[in-house]
Amino acid sequence: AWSKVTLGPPDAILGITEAYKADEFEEKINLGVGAYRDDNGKPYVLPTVKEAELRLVSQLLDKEYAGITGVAAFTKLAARLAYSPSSPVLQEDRVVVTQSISGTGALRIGGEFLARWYPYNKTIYVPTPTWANHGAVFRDSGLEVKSYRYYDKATISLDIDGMIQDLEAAPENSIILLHACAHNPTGVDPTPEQWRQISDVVKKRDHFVFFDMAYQGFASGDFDRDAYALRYFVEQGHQPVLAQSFAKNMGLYGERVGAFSMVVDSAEEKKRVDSQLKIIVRPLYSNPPIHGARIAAEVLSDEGLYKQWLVEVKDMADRIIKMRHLLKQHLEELGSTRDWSHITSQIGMFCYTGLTPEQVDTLRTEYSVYMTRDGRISVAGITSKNVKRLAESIYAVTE
Ligand code: PLP
Ligand code: TYF
Repeated sequence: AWSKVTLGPPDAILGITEAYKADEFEEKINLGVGAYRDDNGKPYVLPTVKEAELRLVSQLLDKEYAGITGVAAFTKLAARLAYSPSSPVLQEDRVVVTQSISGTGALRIGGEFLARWYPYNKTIYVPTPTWANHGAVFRDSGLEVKSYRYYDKATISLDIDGMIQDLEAAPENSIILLHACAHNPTGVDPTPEQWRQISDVVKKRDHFVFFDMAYQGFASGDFDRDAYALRYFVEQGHQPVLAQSFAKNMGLYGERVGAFSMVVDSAEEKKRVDSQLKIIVRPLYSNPPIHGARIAAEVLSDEGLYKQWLVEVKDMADRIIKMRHLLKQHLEELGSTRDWSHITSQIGMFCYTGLTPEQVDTLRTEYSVYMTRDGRISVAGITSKNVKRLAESIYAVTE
């Protein structure tokens, strides 16, 4: 029956893990997928998450279905983490929240809702470059996907003028996707002053903002600082929608814990919007998995666990920063004549190295160093043990 089915390409990011696994060289290095690793290169389960999980398991809770919008204790706390507990929109009961299948699922629910109900131009503008999955998620939701300038290769920084021009030129009432913090793949975020410019042009053109926040806590190690853009936009009177992921900041990757939320006009509007989100979710997966959401709710609600969690996230962010400094230092010590300052100025999980696709290929075939072809490295894959060999490999292909 499937003779007409064509062979599709592998996922640009997840495909790298497959190639890495097949490599038999002992000192191979995987800097492809953005998943945190400890300094031994091992996946890391946060101690607070372990503790929360043990508490849950010992309670032998039942396995009844959650409601369509998920574990209520979780969604309430997720919204507080993003918007802040004192946010007026939360106090006025103007935030609709539903649990989602991690960040990807939240993006998809948002895409579906906008495709059905957004009354204007159903085109979403995403930055160039952006997370490899954004285009597919929004196209499959029924939105048209276009792009705005974001990153300037020449200066290795934000192309703020190009970005503002493109947002200005987009038809009024367009949908604009913004990475809330720790832009993937570039590691380049707007400054507060640049966020002000972006907010102004969005307002002037009556655009609508979709925030993707997959790395709250990971950019600066501080959850409030990383929520700055979202909170600033809300303060400025925008009514954004938001995709939240707990994959990175709680290390809950495979548990698929996330939330989709929308700031609306009133508690009455919230009821109508909520009813339509349920209508979207029901035929997709009926209701979300409960285990990961219960873990997250336990960490977020227990004062002791919550405080410790903030420290653990800061520690992860700090280890990444330390690896950035070590990589840069080793490259300089090797005598590299290139300017590597972007390694330490970029933030979050990724470094956009500026390596060419050809150099990336050579690193893979001759040095068993794996990264995406755009030259992005997941800094979390660097350890005290492999950083020197990594620097030597990069030095060898760039000099
Ligand atoms: N958005 C961005 C920018 C990401 O980097 C990711 C990947 O982690 C996601 C969304 C969604 O990831 P997940 O579905 O694992 O939460
Ligand atoms: O960009 C990354 O590496 C992470 C993880 O289809 C990821 O966002 C990558 C690809 C994918 C899902 C998650």
